[in-house]
Amino acid sequence: MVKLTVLLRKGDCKAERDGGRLNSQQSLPGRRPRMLVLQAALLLLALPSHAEETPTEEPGALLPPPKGPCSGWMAGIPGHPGHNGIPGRDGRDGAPGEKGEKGDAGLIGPKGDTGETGVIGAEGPRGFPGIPGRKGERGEGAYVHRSAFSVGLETRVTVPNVPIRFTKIFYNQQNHYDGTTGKFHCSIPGLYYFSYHITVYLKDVKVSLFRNDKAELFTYDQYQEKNVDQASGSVLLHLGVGDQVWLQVYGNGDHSGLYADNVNDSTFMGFLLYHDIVESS
Ligand SMILES: [Ca+2]
Repeated sequence: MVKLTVLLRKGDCKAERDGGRLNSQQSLPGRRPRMLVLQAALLLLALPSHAEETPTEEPGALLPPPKGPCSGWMAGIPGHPGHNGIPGRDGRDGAPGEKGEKGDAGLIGPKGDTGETGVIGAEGPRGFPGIPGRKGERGEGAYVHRSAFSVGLETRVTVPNVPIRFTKIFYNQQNHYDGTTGKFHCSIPGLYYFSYHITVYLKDVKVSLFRNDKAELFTYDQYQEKNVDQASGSVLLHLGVGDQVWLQVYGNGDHSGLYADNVNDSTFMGFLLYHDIVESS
């Protein structure tokens, strides 16, 4: 480029000299157009080279007047701007910023698993009495649990070791006492009360109250002449259905002093005191 510039400058000087000579000599026809073309080419070439050699000068500034032998020197046309360079390297990391403000509370997490069963607590205080219950149904009539008899002698007893037959009936509505045998027959199991009151006259009295074939109670009274005595006894016995109870004279001697007439009585009685609850249910 520099070499070309030098060559062109030499030509330019020669053309200038020739032009000057031509101008003074009234130019020849056919030479002037070639001179114009050369001057234009020199202008184009001289501008860039001039820019390189004098970079500090601003565009459009007045060029210094040519010196030396190349007094007709002219600046070239400025070249095109160069291409953009490659991007530079990344900068260094900045200093850490200030600590930010506390963030909002997070969302509520899912429900946890069921815990273990706790220890059983202490027993609580006694509660208030409850309301009374309903009135119970009407119970069975007492009639089915009735059993009673009251009987007496109508004649003197003369035969020992057999049931004494009391034929004077004061009460025997349930007919649990059999006047033909002198025995009470238990139809309702339970507790029974028995008693007897004997008028003793003319002979001693020994009587036993029998339950089935066993003498349970004994009563003995000695007779004194011309005196009327009384002998008595009572007992509670638990009887089952079918049990039999009666009175009879016991012993081998003559102790059948049981007496009764219009104004004297010997009596025997019994009744159910309590029936068995099991049987009633
Ligand atoms: Ca006596």
